[in-house]
Amino acid sequence: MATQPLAKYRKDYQSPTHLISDIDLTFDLHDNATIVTAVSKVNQAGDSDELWLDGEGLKLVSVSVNDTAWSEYAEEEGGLRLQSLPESFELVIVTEIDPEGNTALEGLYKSGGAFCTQCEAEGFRRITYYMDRPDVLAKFTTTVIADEKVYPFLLSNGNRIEEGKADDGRHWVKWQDPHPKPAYLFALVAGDFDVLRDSYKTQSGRDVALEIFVDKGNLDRAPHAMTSLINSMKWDEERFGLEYDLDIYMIVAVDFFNMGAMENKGLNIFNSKFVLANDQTATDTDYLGIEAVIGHEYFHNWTGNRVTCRDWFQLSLKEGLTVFRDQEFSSDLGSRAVNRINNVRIIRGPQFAEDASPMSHPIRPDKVIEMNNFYTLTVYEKGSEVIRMMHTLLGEEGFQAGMKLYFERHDGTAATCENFVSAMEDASGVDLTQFRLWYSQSGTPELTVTSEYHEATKQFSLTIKQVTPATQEQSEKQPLHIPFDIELYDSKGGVVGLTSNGEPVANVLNVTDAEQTFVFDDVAEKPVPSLLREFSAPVKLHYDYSDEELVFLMTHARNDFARWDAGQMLLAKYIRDNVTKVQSGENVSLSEQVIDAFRGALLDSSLEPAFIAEMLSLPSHNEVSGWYDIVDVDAVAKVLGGIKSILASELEDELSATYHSLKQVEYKIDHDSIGRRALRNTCLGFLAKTEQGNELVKAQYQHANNMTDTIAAMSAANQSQLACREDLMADYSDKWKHDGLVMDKWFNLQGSNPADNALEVIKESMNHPAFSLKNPNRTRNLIGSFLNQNPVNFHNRSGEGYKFAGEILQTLNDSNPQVASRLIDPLLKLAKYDDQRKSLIKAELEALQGLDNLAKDLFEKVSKALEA
Ligand code: B3K
Ligand code: ZN
Repeated sequence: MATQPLAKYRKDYQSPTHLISDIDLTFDLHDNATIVTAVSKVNQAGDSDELWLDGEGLKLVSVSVNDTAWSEYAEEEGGLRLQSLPESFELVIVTEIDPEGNTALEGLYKSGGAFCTQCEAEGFRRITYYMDRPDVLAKFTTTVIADEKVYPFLLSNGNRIEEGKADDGRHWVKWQDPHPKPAYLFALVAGDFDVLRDSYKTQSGRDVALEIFVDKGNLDRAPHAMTSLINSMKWDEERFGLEYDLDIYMIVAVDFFNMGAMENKGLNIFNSKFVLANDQTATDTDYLGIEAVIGHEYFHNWTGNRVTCRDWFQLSLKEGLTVFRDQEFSSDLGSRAVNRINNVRIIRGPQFAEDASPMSHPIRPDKVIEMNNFYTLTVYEKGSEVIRMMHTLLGEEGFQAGMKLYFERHDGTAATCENFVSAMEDASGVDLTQFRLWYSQSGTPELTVTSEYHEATKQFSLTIKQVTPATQEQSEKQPLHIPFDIELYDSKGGVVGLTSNGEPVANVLNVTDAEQTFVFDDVAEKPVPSLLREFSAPVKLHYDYSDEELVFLMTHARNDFARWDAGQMLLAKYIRDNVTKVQSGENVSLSEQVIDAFRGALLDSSLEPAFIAEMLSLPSHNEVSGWYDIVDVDAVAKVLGGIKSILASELEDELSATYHSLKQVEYKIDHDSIGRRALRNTCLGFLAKTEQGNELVKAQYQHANNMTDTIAAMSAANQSQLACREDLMADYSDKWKHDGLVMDKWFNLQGSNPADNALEVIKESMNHPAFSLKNPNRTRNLIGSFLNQNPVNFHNRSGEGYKFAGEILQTLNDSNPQVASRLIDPLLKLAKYDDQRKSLIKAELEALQGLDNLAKDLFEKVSKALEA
């Protein structure tokens, strides 16, 4: 074991000892020896004449202070300590770095033929020694020098202010960003690209040049990203009154990228997956993903860049808020109900699972070893739910007033989550004292609700108990302030007005105590309550609904989300019952009533097709696993497959009729067409389980004129193990083997292949010419899908799946720890499996722990998992 990495604690925050007002960077780009010259104007901010600069993997060439070579410094682990400094000075640091050898894809690296950067969270310290912390904001000027033929485009943040020729066929461009920013928002790109250009006139009449840079030959895949960008700019002006603040906005698509995209000021760098799309290469899901991520990064310009984070523990300040904004953007442009359903699926599935895992943490963590490990579903998605709850409590008007005050107070500075909540509170007058606990308390609250109806008094009461189970890092939990949205229905489906003591009561109840009873008057008959409408808080709800009540809500609830949720609760009851049955050797079964309820949803012409598709979708294996302390992997898989088969055979005629009626001749990507395809392909997924499945799927594959239908056919063939599967897979690979991004869909199907020999095929697929473990997208699609979406094979009792995962993780630990650290998550949940599986997983974790070069990303997770 190497030396143990140290943890940082939120409580230890100290303001910077020095401030840097300006930094002037020069990059002399070479594949293996790039020279970086950093000239900073530094001012002492306290009494110390000592300055700590972060730095990792740098070769220090020289240091000078006010034009004099400086020898008062020490190179230490993780940085450089400068001593005996004057109060204010110009610091020149020259370093040498190796972009081509940088496989971790953090700092300056090469993606394909281009140079690019990724600095968030702490990547800038791999470029030069600097105060690499988000509360040090400087004005950046950047000069990039490189060979003109190979790198005709030299880009950085802000505006291009000068350019010229250098010796040996090299050229240079100088950029200046007028907005002071932390180093994590710095970006540089050098390469040869095709450029899609457009422009945008802001609300106040300023012209902004828009440029999207893609690999040569990919121009026809860029227009959707451009449309999404323009829609984002417009939406942020209309809904939030926020306008863009530079003359140019650039997006560069690269193939090697650890995450989705990065909001660098004026120069976003994107994983090409979230830029490139045309009807032949991208699915509807890809199109919607591009819209959401382009929006997300654009919205960061205000929530993240103009107001940034004081320290990384405050990450949710910008991420939770920006996810909330991108969710609202997608909901305003498309279907609100469908967007809400998909967001809730993420919370109830993987986010609840994270809460229950050894990595559980509050949305504002208290302790971090590797910051990159905290770009989590909790910080992002639960963080967004916390913002949404404030929106629910304050209303749109109060919330917008809060946003306005937040910008008035903090624009141009680095702020905290507390600053945000205070602005919301001060602008609206709503007391958020108890609500703040959502920032510091981890875990998933469980609400157990019971009801009583008194015929004599015509009173209906709801008693709500809240308990948050202990999490690994936090045992004591307090009651939270939970906005609990309800509605009551009479037997005809009419809405019962809510009153208490003669006063009208709002639909959103304020649950604040461990146990609380709400009494409603003048309720003429025993009502059916619709609870936690819109998923008004990220909690688990327990209420003893009868099948009849759930079927009633599926058809009568006024709100689409509530109808979907009732369907999910009904399915959940039957899934649980059937798991017990399967465990005692019985067959999977469904009641007539349930089948009829889903038939009703399928045939309800008043519902939008995209929504019906959601109504018919079963919860994932992962979500169901979250319902159990110890999960029976095989029984759950059997039940989910069994329920799908029963619905398929019982509803075959209706599914078939719907499938054929929804055929579209022309491929269009408006939301209505996307919804119709979604329902049609959901029907196909069921029909694949019937006798006609193989022929139907084969025909769809052969006649598809777009990637959505192609992949739907392949995925149906894969999930239902149809005879045509191999032919379709071979045909697709033949057609797309030259294009890694398009092949990702194929790798994903191999990874999630339920066939017994899946692991063997996955190992073979690693030799496919399009595959490389160096490319995060390829790795996530083939290996990540095996770990996350192939429960039966990954958790096979032989332990072969775990062993394979262990080997891959050891390789990635050396080349790209960030990707390794994402991949390992399913292994951290070992406590959820039986003893045999548990000890097999443990052995793999221990092998990792024994490595003498274990990266701190993996160290943090492995040690927490083994502690449990
Ligand atoms: N802020 C970046 C994420 C950086 C991740 C660093 N490991 C993208 C985003 O959330 O918009
Ligand atoms: Zn973000």
